[in-house]
Amino acid sequence: MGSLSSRFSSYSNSNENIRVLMIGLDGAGKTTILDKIKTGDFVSTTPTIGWIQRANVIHRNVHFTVWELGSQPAIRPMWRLCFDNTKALIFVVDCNDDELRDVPLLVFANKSDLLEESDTSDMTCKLGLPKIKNRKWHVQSSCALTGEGVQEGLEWLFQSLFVESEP
Ligand SMILES: Nc1nc2c(ncn2[C@@H]2O[C@H](COP(=O)(O)OP(=O)(O)OP(=O)(O)O)[C@@H](O)[C@H]2O)c(=O)[nH]1
Ligand SMILES: [Mg+2]
Repeated sequence: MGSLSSRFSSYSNSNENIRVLMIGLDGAGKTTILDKIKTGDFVSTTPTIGWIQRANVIHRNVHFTVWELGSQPAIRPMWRLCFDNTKALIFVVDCNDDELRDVPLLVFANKSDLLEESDTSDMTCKLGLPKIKNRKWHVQSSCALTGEGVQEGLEWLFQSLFVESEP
């Protein structure tokens, strides 16, 4: 594996496209971001009915192709068809979604059985969770195959919904 700078220059000197997938709930703003990438302008959007659309952008001399994957439940099984050769994932969240604004957030760090040690602090920081101040959040290491951590996660939800919010 080369150094960061040699990897960067090999990308920026080649015509290779970096394939990026963009997902998120309905109406989160994916197409708006895609249009901004494509044209630099705000374009009025309608819900994406097709299952995929694309924008090409050159950023710092590297060619990116960003694909918005349709968010409708019927389409989600097809996402897997796009995974091949994908280098990055963008997850768009509507941070003004009033209905979900204050609800606690439980992240299952699942498949922990495949890791040598299940320290979640690195992942917690990478997800930017410590910056979330307006809701309770918790990362629960889990292995859904054995059920390890699943009850603990539910217990955290229970505590944050019913116990900690008591006057
Ligand atoms: N205020 C505000 N509105 C936004 C922003 N981004 C998108 N919107 C609006 O949110 C609505 C939905 O945006 P889209 O980009 O169509 O959302 P989407 O995630 O592609 O939706 P689906 O394709 O249906 O999954 C549109 O009315 C946008 O104008 C933003 O940053 N701020
Ligand atoms: Mg869309």
